[in-house]
Amino acid sequence: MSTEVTGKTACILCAANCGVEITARDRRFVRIRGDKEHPHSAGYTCEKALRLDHYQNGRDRLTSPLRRRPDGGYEEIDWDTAIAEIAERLARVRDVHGGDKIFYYGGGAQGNHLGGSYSRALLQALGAKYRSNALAREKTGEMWVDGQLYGGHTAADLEHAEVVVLVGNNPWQSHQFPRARPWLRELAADPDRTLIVFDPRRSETAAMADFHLRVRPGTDAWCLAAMLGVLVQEDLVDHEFLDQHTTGAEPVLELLAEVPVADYAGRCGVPEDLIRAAARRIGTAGSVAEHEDLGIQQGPHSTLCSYLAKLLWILTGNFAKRGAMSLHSWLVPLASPGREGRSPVTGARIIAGYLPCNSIAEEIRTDHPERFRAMIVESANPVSSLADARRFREAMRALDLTVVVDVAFTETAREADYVLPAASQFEKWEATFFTLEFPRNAFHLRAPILEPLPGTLPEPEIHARLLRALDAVDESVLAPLRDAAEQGREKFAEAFFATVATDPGLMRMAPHILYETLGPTLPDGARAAAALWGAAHLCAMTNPDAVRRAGFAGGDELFDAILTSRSGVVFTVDDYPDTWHYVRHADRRFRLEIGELLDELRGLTGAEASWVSTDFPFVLSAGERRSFTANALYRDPAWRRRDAEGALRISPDDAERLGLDTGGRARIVTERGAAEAVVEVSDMMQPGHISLPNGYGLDYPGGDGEPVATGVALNELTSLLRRDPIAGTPWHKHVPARVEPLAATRVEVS
Ligand SMILES: Nc1nc2c(c(=O)[nH]1)N[C@H]1C(S)=C(S)[C@@H](COP(=O)(O)OP(=O)(O)OC[C@H]3O[C@@H](n4cnc5c(=O)[nH]c(N)nc54)[C@H](O)[C@@H]3O)O[C@H]1N2
Ligand SMILES: Nc1nc2c(c(=O)[nH]1)N[C@H]1C(S)=C(S)[C@@H](COP(=O)(O)OP(=O)(O)OC[C@H]3O[C@@H](n4cnc5c(=O)[nH]c(N)nc54)[C@H](O)[C@@H]3O)O[C@H]1N2
Ligand code: SF4
Ligand SMILES: [Mo]
Repeated sequence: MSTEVTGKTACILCAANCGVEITARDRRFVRIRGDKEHPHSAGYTCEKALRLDHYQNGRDRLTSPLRRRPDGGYEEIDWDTAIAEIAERLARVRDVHGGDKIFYYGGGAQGNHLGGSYSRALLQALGAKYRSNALAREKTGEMWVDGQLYGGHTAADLEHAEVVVLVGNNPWQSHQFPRARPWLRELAADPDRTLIVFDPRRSETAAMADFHLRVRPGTDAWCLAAMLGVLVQEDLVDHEFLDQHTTGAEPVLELLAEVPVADYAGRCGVPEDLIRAAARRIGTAGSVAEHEDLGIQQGPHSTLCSYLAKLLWILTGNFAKRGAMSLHSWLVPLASPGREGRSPVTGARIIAGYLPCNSIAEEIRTDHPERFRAMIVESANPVSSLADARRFREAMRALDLTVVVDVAFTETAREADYVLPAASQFEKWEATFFTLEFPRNAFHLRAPILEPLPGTLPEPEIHARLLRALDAVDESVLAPLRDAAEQGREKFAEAFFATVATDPGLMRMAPHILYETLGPTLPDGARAAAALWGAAHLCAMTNPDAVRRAGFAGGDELFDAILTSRSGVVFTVDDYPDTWHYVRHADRRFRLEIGELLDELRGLTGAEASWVSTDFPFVLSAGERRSFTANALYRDPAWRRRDAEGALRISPDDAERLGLDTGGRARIVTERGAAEAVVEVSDMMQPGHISLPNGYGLDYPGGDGEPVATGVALNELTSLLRRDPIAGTPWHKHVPARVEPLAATRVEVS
């Protein structure tokens, strides 16, 4: 008999995390539609969400723990064996080399951070110190700048802004924030509002812009500096704002007063008139909101660009008002701004607690005594997604122990000593901690729609089993809390806070303690939500007014709402003046002077604005978001209706010169590797710039069960060494390359 279930959840493909309602028949997703009650997406989804069955029912889903045999193959083992062996081997690394030699990577992709919150307790128990994830190959430069300027993360009021500035992102395809496409259409149709886009490509978004600053690839720093130069030199600066709310403005203004605007316009290839007109529009607007992404975060001068992009709205006083920028609340902060340090082997800068992804392999492939010895990878596929896949594979094989937790048998799993199969994001309680909105910020705890696939476990349970095997928290601590939890939430709160007051060290184990004590009392098997009880209390303590305005008297009420609302909960409602409370500096002022970046800015005058050579004359942007890309979350190439192989986009001029046609084939050669792709001649591209999509080249079982890869695996082509000098983030958008035509059969591209 066929069974059908329907439930509310969210799309897990990008940071917008639109609310959806899914109907499953015999575990296949047969209907998916937007959830109108979701606080942010309000019924909107893009097309990609409709294909979530490809994630849920991929043919390479894992269903048993795997252990690598000496011959390199994998054998299935039971969970008890896997947990006992992994705990024993982790403990051995800790005891012999020190817990800080155990490195943790991942903890959540685009839809799942709940498991990652429990991993913190595991790392604590092991004494592990170093970790990283996707943020440290895209956002850490911006986070470093944020940390210095105000110590928080900003939300852009894109919905109400009179002028919207997008620096290196293409939300028509990448979304990342609620209702991106309807929002763009409304913005473009409104004669009183203006869209300014920085992109070397005439992307779908750039084509809708009022001002398209079509920079030469990698030269945004000059373009941004020129715009800031215009603002200062034509005195379009909000001096009152700078006086009242900032320190260190003088040296910044002095430097910008000297920017040779015409010269920099030439360097970035944008007409000076256009730069001046766009700057004047920003300088005279009622409100300006700015959003940046990979186009600058994964290219030359990326950290400097983040700084300059923020100065556009800071110098014009576009903060803490409607249509402008604001610092926002978090349910749980995704990062710790200001938590800095250095990596143990190469001394790479750790930003907001994350070691730069481009340095991980270098921290392993060495005989340095401080090198990492073991690595846990959870909810991430670094072999596919980090620069220089070959180096990462070698690094994994050089470790004493590697454990990968994933739903699928990924490129990274294929290098691990142990592979642990996770329940999918529709088979367990799950949530993301992308709570990035202002003034109404929302959090969505998602209930499972299906039972876990036999053989799989949710990550919180995997962590709990490892922690039990490690005897991480004594039963004498847990038993009384379990009793208290049986007697109700109030008694539990009393007992829990009393326990951590007597032994503050236990606070770091809080997620695990909550899972073991409060967890079993939660309704509908929502044990994994236990850590959110602590998060809700912390949030209510940190932002009492904003939580009260959202309708909650305290942490327990907020927690109950999170637990019972299937479409997500608005957990804070802020007022504009409140946003100043989120400035970390004691004087609540922005600190504008960042010496290192001002030096880099000064150096632009004499710096080269080109990184190509005669051997590698093109700039390859390795990782364009398109209609049919979704990171590495859809592994089955059959999900794509078009662009099956992921075409190499090239300008008409270059194509003609090289004798290439749409549907023909070309070889792309870089410093690190070579690949073949089908060609699409596209007037989106400017001469000298080529582009390949992300999310291709993944191994997937073909008809005979053997893995086949479709399209280019980008990180076989990228180098660890091309990276930002401050944040260490990779130049995925700026890979020097050459293109060689191949004579072969033509392929239908679209
Ligand atoms: N469809 C789809 N959506 C996604 C994803 C996906 O895989 N597929 N992934 C999600 C994730 S993880 C992320 S981080 C976001 C990324 O979202 P975006 O950053 O918006 O996406 P990209 O296409 O990588 O890059 C944006 C633009 O940068 C431009 N660019 C290239 N070089 C330069 C340059 O030198 N300067 C400037 N100014 N621009 C440049 C490219 O032409 C491109 O149009 O997308 C998310 N959304
Ligand atoms: N060259 C190049 N490289 C890039 C980029 C680029 O533009 N160009 N973009 C970069 C960016 S911005 C990003 S964000 C990344 C993304 O790269 P990654 O962070 O490595 O990963 P994702 O593709 O988001 O997928 C994460 C993994 O989580 C697994 N997964 C899904 N659900 C679950 C679950 O419930 N539990 C567990 N344990 N695992 C699960 C998936 O199978 C997948 O293997 O790629 C980066 N790499
Ligand atoms: S915008 Fe992002 S979260 Fe929303 S449906 Fe599309 S891919 Fe999913
Ligand atoms: Mo990303």
